[in-house]
Amino acid sequence: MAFDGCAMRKIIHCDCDCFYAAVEVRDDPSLASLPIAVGGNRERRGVVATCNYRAREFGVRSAMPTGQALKLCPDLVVLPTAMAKYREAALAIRSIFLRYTDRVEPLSLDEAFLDVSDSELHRGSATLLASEIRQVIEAEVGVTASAGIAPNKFLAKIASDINKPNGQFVITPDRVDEFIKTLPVTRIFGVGEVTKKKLQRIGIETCADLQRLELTELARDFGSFGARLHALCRGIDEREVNANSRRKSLSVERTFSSDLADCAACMRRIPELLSELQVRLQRIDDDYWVTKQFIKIKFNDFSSTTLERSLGRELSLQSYQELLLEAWQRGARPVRLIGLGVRFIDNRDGQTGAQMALFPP
Ligand code: DCP
Ligand code: MG
Repeated sequence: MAFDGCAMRKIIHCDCDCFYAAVEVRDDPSLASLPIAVGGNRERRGVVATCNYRAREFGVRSAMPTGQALKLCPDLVVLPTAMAKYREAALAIRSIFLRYTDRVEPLSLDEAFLDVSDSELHRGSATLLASEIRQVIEAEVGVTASAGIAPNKFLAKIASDINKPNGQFVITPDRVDEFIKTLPVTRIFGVGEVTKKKLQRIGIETCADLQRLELTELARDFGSFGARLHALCRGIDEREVNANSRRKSLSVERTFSSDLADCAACMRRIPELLSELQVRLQRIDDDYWVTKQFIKIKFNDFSSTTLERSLGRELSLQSYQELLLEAWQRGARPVRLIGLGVRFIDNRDGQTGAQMALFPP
């Protein structure tokens, strides 16, 4: 199939299986046959970060309150998160990826895209390469990973879920059309509830349905996202694997063991969160320039709001307090969680424009 002269890529999306839980089981094999979750405990109103596949059989899921998880699965073993261990495992995995290509784009601790188009190993078979990488991860790090192999990032990411856990799935270029046709539009990144409903109203559920809409119609109804939808529902995604992508924000947040009754109670928690944020900021390198600050509030009805603004001169307590006041008024009810954060520009590539001088390092 001709691809408009654009080079055909071979992309692997690799994603570890129940990552935090897998690290815990690795370190204590007696847990292997039990349903386990990693996360905050029930008494402190924590949530599940992840759980192993045994626990998933009971309906336990990431981001579920631990109390609810224990109702679904009373024998669930809940372990506290041990980030240092997971980070160490993630680094070991990343260094394995880098043995195969330097075009590695991490998406989170346990997940990355690899562009292996130029690899000559296994006579250029990305499928065999993915399988080797997964074996090496298991042998050296002691956790399993799943992989998707496809001509682009969009399809590779979908493919890595198909034979999870400890499996892989390949979508060769000649099978893209067939694969994409039955794919529900909700699998397209960016299609949330609103877009889904909008599409459902005109009878569109799958990518094949979506392909019937003209580019002009999509652009009219969905703006710039329309063009992207037009390409993605045909399995086309030209995004490169970006080995330099770096974090764009940093935040700290806290879920309180009992709700904060009013705005004043929230205000009292800001100093400790700010000093925690400042400690975290000190650990990142000088190439990041802070451009914005934001606050996130989750109210006791689980609604949440985020408010941000450009950074004036410096990260001050007062500016976060002002943001808090405005954000709190949007819900004006007891608060469950507060997060403080900053957004960055990555100055490492020397792309500083004159306006950047406005922002202090
Ligand atoms: N994580 C978290 N909170 C969430 C989701 C995930 O803290 N709401 C953490 C715990 C996960 C890790 O990130 O172990 C990786 O997230 P994944 O979405 O890849 O989930 P898992 O690796 O746990 O499971 P899967 O096998 O479905 O990939
Ligand atoms: Mg994972």
